[in-house]
Amino acid sequence: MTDIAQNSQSKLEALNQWVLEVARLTRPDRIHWCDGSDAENEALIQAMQADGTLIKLNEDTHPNSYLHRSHPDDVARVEHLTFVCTTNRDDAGPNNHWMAPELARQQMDSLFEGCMEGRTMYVVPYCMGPIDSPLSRCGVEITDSAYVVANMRIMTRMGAPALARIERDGSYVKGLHSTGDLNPDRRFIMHFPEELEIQSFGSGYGGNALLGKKCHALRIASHQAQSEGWLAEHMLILGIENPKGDKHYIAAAFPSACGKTNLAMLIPPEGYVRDGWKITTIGDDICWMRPGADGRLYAINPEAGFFGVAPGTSEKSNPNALASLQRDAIFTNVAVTDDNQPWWEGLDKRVPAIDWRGNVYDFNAGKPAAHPNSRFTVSAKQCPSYSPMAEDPQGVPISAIVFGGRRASLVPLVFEARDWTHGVLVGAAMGSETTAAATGAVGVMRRDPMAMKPFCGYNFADYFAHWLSFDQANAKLPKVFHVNWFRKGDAGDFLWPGFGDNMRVLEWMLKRVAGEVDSQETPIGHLPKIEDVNLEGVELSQEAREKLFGYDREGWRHEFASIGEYLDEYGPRMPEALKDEQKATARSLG
Ligand code: GTP
Ligand code: SPV
Ligand code: MN
Repeated sequence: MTDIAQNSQSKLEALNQWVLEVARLTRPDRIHWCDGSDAENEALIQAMQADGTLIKLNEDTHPNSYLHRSHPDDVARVEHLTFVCTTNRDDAGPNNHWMAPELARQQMDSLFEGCMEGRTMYVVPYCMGPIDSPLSRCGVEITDSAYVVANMRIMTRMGAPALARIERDGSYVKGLHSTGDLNPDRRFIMHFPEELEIQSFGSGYGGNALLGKKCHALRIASHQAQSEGWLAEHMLILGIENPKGDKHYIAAAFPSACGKTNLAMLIPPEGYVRDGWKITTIGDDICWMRPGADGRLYAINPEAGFFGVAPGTSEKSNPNALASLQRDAIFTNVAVTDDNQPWWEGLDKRVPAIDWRGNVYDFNAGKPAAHPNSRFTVSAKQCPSYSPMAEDPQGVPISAIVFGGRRASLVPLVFEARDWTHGVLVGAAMGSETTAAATGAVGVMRRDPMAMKPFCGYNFADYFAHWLSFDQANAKLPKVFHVNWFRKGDAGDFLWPGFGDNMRVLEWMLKRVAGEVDSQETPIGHLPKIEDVNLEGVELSQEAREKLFGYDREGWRHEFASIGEYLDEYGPRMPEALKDEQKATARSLG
């Protein structure tokens, strides 16, 4: 074992001790402390090409970009194998799988025992958020996957500067990860929020393995945020500038694979661009926010890169994402063309040569060539719309919070909550059809409050109470909205064009924030008057107009009964204020 002497004399003694303890358990051949340098990254990429972990893509069209094919049984988050291990079961809540901490540790110890024999153990110090931001938090991930290291280098501020901050702060989240043998029966993602610890075994994929992302920045951070008075959310953050030059920032929570990356990188329709509207990107997946001295909520993006859904990304739907992917990107489980360029469904009309498993693509088999949850990893700095404000240590002030789901029926294009408490109910009542981002059935409607069902590190009842607690006398809270880009017509087609045209809905929100337009009052909230939404150049059928801007009292009566039942599942811990809000709405629906 080498390389550790350098830190043994320093204040990082406790970290060194933990690393040695992990090494005694997992028995790696080598320990490598990652400094995040270019030379280190190049060496790792060389090694991964040599052992087949990475496949080099066409250097002319995609310089310094690589394809990784994960194990076919390891292609998405595994919610049924993800646990929150709090001392008291109720603290994890009905929204989480729970295991007693001692039992979980025993089980994980036996899996980790000797699992790194013959492998290198990488020690990856990282910072979630700008290195110099008071809102940022650090972590150290120990992993035996070079692919994880290469991804963490893009997704976080990884290496020497993070280690220096850890030395200064003295606190960090401990993450231990091994790909193990990738046997799905020996796969667990364990969280110990009380000890700021994560243990993940048996998966090398995305949110299961890049521990800074969902495990730290959402599950552990949400728990920490509750006790420290801030919020860790599954939200994109975008900047929006109007022709007068006024800047606003919007945070939006949509469940996995429901449009965050796309909205964060939106390019407005031509007319808007001509008039001087501009959208900038702060983050596409995670948002940490807390009240500032002026009472507004200030937000940072704790991540430094995008781990985005590839399928559906095209020059038409998301040109900013495509532009980001021109170089220095890692693609996971996409297909390739005959000249070795990455390809996925929806990209363009070419026919790929090789599918995501590495087999010759059979067009007639009727199966997608790229996995539906195939992803790209790329630095946020490569995105043309990336905002310099994303590096601001103070964060950006949030003017509107948007909740949204994938709802084929009932839910209109947009509505606004009456006030903060109603807004919390709108978030708590979110439902969405499941997607390929997690294993399991796709297209099944489930409650996914605030898009945090898979990611809240504590009891949802306490989480909603925490949200309600921000309504203080001196608070200047954002307005709360709900959107649905996925409403379908009787023929099964999407009624709203979506993507760039979502700008029209953002503009209406800003008009509401500025108090420039009134609304249709309904029991579910404020719906736009259709004439207040700029629909110039959008062709909407009569059915679309009715379904996108109307409201179906009978349908909502059923929905609210189901929301009431959902809140009751949490028993007496559910805040009365939220139940009262639900009952009041249910009553006004008749
Ligand atoms: P995670 O990274 O899993 O958290 O996903 P995400 O919320 O960032 O979702 P993303 O923006 O990657 O979109 C997922 C899928 O939804 C893609 O296939 C998109 O093409 C599709 N999508 C995004 N925005 C829209 C929209 O406005 N309308 C329609 N119809 N589809 C959309
Ligand atoms: C999601 O599923 O919400 C993602 C992808 O952003 S993962 O990192 O795998 O969680
Ligand atoms: Mn996500």
